[in-house]
Amino acid sequence: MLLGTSNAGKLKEFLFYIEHFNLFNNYQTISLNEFKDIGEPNEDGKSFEENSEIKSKFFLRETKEFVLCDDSGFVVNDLKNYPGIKTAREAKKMGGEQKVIDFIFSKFEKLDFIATTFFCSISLLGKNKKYNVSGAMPGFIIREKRGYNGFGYDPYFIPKNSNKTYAEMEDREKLLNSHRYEAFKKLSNQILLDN
Ligand code: ITT
Repeated sequence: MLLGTSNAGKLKEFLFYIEHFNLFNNYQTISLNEFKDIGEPNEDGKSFEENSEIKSKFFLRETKEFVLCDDSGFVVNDLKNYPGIKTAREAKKMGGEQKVIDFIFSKFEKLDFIATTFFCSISLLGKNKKYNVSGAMPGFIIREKRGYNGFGYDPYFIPKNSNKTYAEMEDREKLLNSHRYEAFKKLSNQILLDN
């Protein structure tokens, strides 16, 4: 089973959830590190759901059994769909996550916390099986980064019911309280119902 992500932070989280939810016991997992020349899917879908499926279809062509991908990111509640499916691309284009955060805060100069929701859509695809699930985590982004754990926007995001950013939490605390956790929980429940 291929874990189709080039993001090392996500890959680490995928491996945690596979063990935590006791998934895919009959499969050996491999990562894109073992497929150096596989190329990249063109993520031209209009939603997290569509893009996660675009990724898994692309990688399934290169493997025999199962592929698991996620498309994720955050949406500022009052900025329609921004940055949304472009969360990773905006950071690349602007020169880092802090630049994206600065741009967002420039639209809300009086605020120090901006309501934001993180999303994760998982696509699990095999020759005869298909699962699409999504999870969300509402919270706030802050102007300046706090904490050193995790990856991506973790130092800027405080999930609801917490006063710590994801990056200030111990690994396990984020892993059990995140958009990706919500998505994996649904995936695990659907797989259980099917078996
Ligand atoms: P793959 O497509 O190869 O999986 P990617 O990083 O390009 O890697 P996405 O297109 O799904 O993945 O981009 C999602 C971006 O959203 C990601 O690069 C992070 O910056 C951010 N993101 C998603 N989940 C996150 C999390 O749990 N913590 C922090 N940032 C996250």
